[in-house]
Amino acid sequence: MQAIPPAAKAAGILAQKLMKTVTLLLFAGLLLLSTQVFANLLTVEDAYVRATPPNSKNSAAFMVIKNTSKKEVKLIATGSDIADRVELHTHLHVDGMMKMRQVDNVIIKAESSVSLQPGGYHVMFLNVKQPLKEGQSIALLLYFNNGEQIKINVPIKKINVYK
Ligand SMILES: [Cu+2]
Repeated sequence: MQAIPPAAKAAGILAQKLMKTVTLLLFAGLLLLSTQVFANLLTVEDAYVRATPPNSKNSAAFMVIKNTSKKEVKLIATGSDIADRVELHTHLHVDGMMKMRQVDNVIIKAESSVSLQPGGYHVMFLNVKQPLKEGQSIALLLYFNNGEQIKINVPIKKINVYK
């Protein structure tokens, strides 16, 4: 039997260490991947719905929708049982007047966010069944074209005017 030269032995140990490091890195990579797969790629923040003023049966909800994925996502529908109709709307300037228009969807580009806010995009509630009172909240479902559904609880807040 021949003795293993010290240099080869050292190289062997180095190779072993390297393998351990590679295995650890792979494992860490897998962990990272799995958290990315399971993380919510869409989040909704700062949601609120307008308290209905006296003599009004319409209201609107506003929020910020964040898309952390690398793909554009569309908000395609909303659902709630508080009103006869729930629609996606935007505001447009038409002949110097602000008018509301129904839209098919709201696009949230890859790695960006969209604000639904007074004077812009909003979730419109037409003919609410009961007055919306500040301090209470409503349940709202958001449907996206990637198949994701998000259910949020939206607090009711008093807002004086539409801008
Ligand atoms: Cu509207």
